[in-house]
Amino acid sequence: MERERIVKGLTSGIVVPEGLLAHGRGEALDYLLGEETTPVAMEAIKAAAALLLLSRRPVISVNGNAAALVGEELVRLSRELGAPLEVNLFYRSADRIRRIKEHLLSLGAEEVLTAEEDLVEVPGLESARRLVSRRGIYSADTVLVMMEDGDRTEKLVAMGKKVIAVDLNPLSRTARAATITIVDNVTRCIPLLRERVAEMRRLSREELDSIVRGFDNQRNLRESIALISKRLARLSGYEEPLSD
Ligand code: PTJ
Repeated sequence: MERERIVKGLTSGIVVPEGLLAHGRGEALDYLLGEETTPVAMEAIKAAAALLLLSRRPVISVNGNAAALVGEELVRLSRELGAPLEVNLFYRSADRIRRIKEHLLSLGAEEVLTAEEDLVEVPGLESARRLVSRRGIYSADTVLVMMEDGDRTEKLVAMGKKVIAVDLNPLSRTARAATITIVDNVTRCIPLLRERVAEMRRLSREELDSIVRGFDNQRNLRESIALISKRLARLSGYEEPLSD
C-alpha cells in the first residue's frame, strides 16, 4: 500500500523520481528495525509530543514523499496542534508546490504555507530547502521535518530552533543534528504522535518540560542502532560477535 501511494504520488506530480529511491532506502531500514515502532522510538515520540505542546509556533514541514504517504495524517496533526503545514521541497518547482498544496487542502488542511508570498532564506543553506515562509518555518520555534537528509536541520538548529525529525536512518545527518529524532516509519509515527499530543495536552508545562529535558537524542539514536544490531545478531544465530 505504501509503495502504491508513492507511485501514485509520482504519477500525479507530487513525488519526484528521487523520492522512490529515498523510499526504498527507508523500506530496507524499516526491515532491519522489524517494521514496528520500537520502545526507543516511542520514547522519542513522547518527547516530541511534549516539545510540540510547549512550542509557541510549531510548523510542520511537508515534502513530496510526506504528502503522498501521510498527507491525511499530517493534516490531522496540524489541526490537533493548531500548527500550519509548510510545503518545503528539495526539488522545488512552482508546479509541485501547487499540486502538494492542493492535495493537502483537499484532505482538509486549514493553512498550507508555500513561501511564495513571503519568501525568505535560511542562512547558510544552498539547496532549495533554504526558501521558507517568513510566517512559517522562518519564525517557528519548533519545526517537524521528515524524510530528508542533508544540512537543513543543522542550519535550523543554528537559527535557534528546535527540530523534530522523523527518519528511519539513525545515522543520517538529519537524525544526528535534530533536537529529537524519531527513528520510525512516518506511516506509523505520525498517527502515534497525534495521539500522544491529544493525551498529553492535560499535562502541566512543568511536566512537559521535564519530559523534554529528560530526553537525550544521542543516547536514543545509539539505542536504535543497538536494537538493529541485536536483531541482526539474533537472526544470524551468532549472538556473540564473530572473531576475525
Ligand atoms: O519532495 P522533495 O523535492 O523535497 O524531495 C524529497 C526526497 C525524499 C527525494 C529528498 O528529501 C531526499 O532525497 O531525501 P533523502 O536524502 O533520500 O533522505 C530521505 C531519508 O528519509 C532517508 O534517511 C530515508 O532512510 C528516510 N526515509 C525514507 N522513507 C521513510 C524514511 N523515514 C521515515 N519514514 C519513511 N517512510
